[in-house]
Amino acid sequence: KSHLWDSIWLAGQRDQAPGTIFDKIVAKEIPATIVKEDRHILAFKDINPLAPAHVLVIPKDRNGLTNLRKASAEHRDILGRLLVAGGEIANDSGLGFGDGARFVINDGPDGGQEVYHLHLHVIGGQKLGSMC
Ligand code: IU
Repeated sequence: KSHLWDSIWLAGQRDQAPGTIFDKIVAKEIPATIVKEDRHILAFKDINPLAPAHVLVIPKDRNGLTNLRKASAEHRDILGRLLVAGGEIANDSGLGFGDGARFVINDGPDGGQEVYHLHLHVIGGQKLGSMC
């Protein structure tokens, strides 16, 4: 039996939330300033930057990851990829980052999440103060 197709079908069944504007950015249907891209992830500049450097890193395929609280073992690979890409982006002085950055994942209404397609904020380009 095809376990791969079973797991793809199950993933689809689990992710019944509507798509977001980030799907349109992945599909290049709406413009974004893309700073990094591979088969798995896309990183682009936040349209409403909170600091001189502010990039979002997203999985191209949401695959159930509307938000981090939906994460399970099947997402380990993509979650690792998001963090590695975030670290690489924060090392890029060409994007305005200095010596350090803040990596943030907002989750749910109480976490201030607005877009329900998991994303890692990479924020920097200035010395950051308190968290909230
Ligand atoms: P949040 O973690 O869901 O609160 O963050 C969503 C971010 O997505 C927020 O910083 C927006 O400025 C950003 N964003 C964007 O970069 N491009 C868009 O088309 C939309 C939101 I809608």
